[in-house]
Amino acid sequence: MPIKRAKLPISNSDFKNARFVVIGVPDDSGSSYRNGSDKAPDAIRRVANSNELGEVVRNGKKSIFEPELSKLNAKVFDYGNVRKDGLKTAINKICKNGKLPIVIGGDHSITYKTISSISTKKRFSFVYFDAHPDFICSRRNYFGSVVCDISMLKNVDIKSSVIVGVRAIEDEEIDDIRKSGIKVITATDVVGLGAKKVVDVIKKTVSSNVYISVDLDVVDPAFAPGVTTPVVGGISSDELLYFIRGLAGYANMGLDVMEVCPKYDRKDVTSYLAYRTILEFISEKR
Ligand SMILES: [Mn+2]
Repeated sequence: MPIKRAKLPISNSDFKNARFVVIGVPDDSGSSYRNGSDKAPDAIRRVANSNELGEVVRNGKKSIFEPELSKLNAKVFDYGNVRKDGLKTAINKICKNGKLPIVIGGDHSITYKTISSISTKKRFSFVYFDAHPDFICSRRNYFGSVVCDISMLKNVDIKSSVIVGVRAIEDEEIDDIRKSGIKVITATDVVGLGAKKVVDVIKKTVSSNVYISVDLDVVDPAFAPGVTTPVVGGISSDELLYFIRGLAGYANMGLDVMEVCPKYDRKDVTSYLAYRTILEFISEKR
């Protein structure tokens, strides 16, 4: 019997009627450290299907998980997986039809592929959750150069963009970060300011068009061990979800959830967090 590939349980719509389109990109070719993030999209779908938070029955109808009191009628379509070189076509189709892409990686270099494929005349900011600034410019097109690569795109406004949760910066990145004008909120800043203030600062910094990229290594490996490049310290799972809740309403260009590496995970906890991040995002968007 062929195994039917699982879709996310929140896939409650066809493409035509969906507001959110989820795409998996099972590719880790942009990684230069440990491999295995190519297994993340299906690992996340698997835990999502074993997670009763994914779906509730309300008034006799299936409905998506509803955090807090927001009424949620989100229409979601799980597009399945695409190859990295097929992502541009998929993102174009999603954007052309006025839908919001939610990309599951795969390694973080896929974010450049996604952002550069968004066909819009609008200039936009990005909010980049990561333990690393990914601002290496001496080498390009891999998971350490994503922000440098993005900063070269004409429709991206780097000065109104923010990197959150940084705690591992390489020497060569420091100057380029300063020159670029991107705002950096370190993991230590989050401790000092508190999550609420951080959300306020981000809202004040970004323009009216925002893309959110989440590298799960932004979270302390105590909470999210299953990532490609773990760094001790970092924000908690709750802080990440709080940030997503606070910023989802601003993110009108898309979301991605990257760098989950299932073979280093413990009891799928990182995949659960990745799924929950997507749930919070679609639940909070009005
Ligand atoms: Mn990254």
